[in-house]
Amino acid sequence: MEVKTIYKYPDSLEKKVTHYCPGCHHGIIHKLIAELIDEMNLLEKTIIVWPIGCSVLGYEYFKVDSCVAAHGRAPAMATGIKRANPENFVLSYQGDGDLASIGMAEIVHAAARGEKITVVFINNTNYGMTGGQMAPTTLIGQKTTTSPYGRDPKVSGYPIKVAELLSNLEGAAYIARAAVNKPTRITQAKKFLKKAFNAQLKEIGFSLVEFLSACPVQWHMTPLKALERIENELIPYYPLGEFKVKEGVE
Ligand SMILES: Cc1ncc(C[n+]2csc(CCOP(=O)(O)OP(=O)(O)O)c2C)c(N)n1
Repeated sequence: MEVKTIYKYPDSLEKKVTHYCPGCHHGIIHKLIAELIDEMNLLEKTIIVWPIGCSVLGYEYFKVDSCVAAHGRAPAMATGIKRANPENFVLSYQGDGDLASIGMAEIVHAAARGEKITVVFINNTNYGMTGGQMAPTTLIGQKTTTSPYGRDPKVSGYPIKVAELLSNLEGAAYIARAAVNKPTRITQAKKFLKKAFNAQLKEIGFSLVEFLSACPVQWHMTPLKALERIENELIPYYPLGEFKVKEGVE
């Protein structure tokens, strides 16, 4: 009988139990990144810049060189690394408080400059690590520890659509939004991520994939309800798809 390998643990990932909460999507997203690092033969040249937030300990799980940047400054650190070592493949991995609040200037200017880095942006609609405060991505009406009656746009403004915003910038080569709440979406997310990697490898420009990601603990939901919330509440406001694909990215 012929035995076919249908799943192999990625070589670029350490075999460790992660510190993430049950039902959190960081694990799935880490696996997609690791699979592509393996498949695209990037293990020796990848450097990942980790943020401040739940994924600050991401360096525990990948067998690649890593740095941790001060809150929001990952695109600036990634820019420096990439410019000094253009042969490296440089990723930054950031949450929504990190990227869209504290580090908004850094991400906008890195995209505008067309830095040849790839950003994995985790939109879980709150500040997960510090207790579930409102983020720029928190939906209207969403209850958080700092919006206990639900986000009110008269007080806190409207949720920011990062993928749409950045896709307007000339330096952006590839911008997409994905989710991993269903197997088909995981397959789509990997395709988007591969194109984002290619935008950097082909030296076309800045690339970013936004992931709508579950935070069951801070959303006060079971992991299964959190998957439904992504489908029924997040995707209608944050549509999935590709927002910018410069010529040559594939
Ligand atoms: C300059 C600075 N401000 C605030 C903090 C505190 N802090 C640590 S993690 C965090 C929230 C991160 O939230 P997010 O980026 O959404 O990531 P998540 O934890 O949800 O993955 C904050 C505010 C800090 N460490 N440094």
